[in-house]
Amino acid sequence: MTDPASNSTNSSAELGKVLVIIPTYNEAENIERIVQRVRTANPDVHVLIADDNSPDGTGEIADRLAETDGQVHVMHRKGKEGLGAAYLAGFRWGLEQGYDVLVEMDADGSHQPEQLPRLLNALQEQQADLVLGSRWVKGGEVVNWPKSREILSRGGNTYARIMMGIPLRDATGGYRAFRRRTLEGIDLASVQSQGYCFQVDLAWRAIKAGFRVVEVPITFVERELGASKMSRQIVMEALWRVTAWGLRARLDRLRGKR
Ligand SMILES: Nc1nc2c(ncn2[C@@H]2O[C@H](COP(=O)(O)OP(=O)(O)O)[C@@H](O)[C@H]2O)c(=O)[nH]1
Ligand SMILES: [Mg+2]
Repeated sequence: MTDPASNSTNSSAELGKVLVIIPTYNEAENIERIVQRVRTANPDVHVLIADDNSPDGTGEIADRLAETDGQVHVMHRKGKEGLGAAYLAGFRWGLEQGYDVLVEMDADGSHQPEQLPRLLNALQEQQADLVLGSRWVKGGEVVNWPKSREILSRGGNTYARIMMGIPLRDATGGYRAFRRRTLEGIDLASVQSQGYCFQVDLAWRAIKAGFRVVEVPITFVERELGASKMSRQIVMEALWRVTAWGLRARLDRLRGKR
């Protein structure tokens, strides 16, 4: 990893330096295209690929991209430890390097780099601390999803909203922009969740810490290449953690702790 954030200039002066973190596991068919799209649509931003030693050679492709572009960085991790762990490591690196805004984005093209300005504008114009790209607010949509995935996502979000009392339509989505102060204010060291509930966890922590969380509509496009890493285990983790968090919050309220 070369060329730290201090080398870059950024035209969106008020926001400061932006780092897009892309976690990868077996995304050899997608990684080059997504990085290209991010850099073309948002020339000022830097990219960090956080690869979990993908057996399909994603890490080597990432190294090649970083060699030819000083705004692309690569973090090689030991092995597959889940999306949450990869993001936590990416956030830590980005904060150390002095980035002001840290963005989460999937490698598979589901989160369109061309819509990143929407998220960044909302940080500024709506004075947000965390912006969520949302499939389930007015104007948001999903392209090419089987009905079963839509039901799972809508159902999961409704459950989280009711169980945890969070006023968000899409708390499980993974296209997000954090201001550095938000990540610094939510005790990342104690985060243990890994799959979809990692996203719920971080949004909930931000809300509880008093940060302003705003949703903007996105068009989520299901991947055409490579395979989803979604699993029964990821869904079960989300279900039990959301249930446990919701029950704990209720108990705390009953005991008058808040
Ligand atoms: N580093 C890392 N990335 C992961 C892991 N699991 C998933 N990802 C990445 O996280 C993003 C979203 O995963 P994906 O399989 O598309 O999930 P889906 O969109 O819910 O079907 C993709 O960029 C994946 O490569 C993991 O264990 N480690
Ligand atoms: Mg995907």
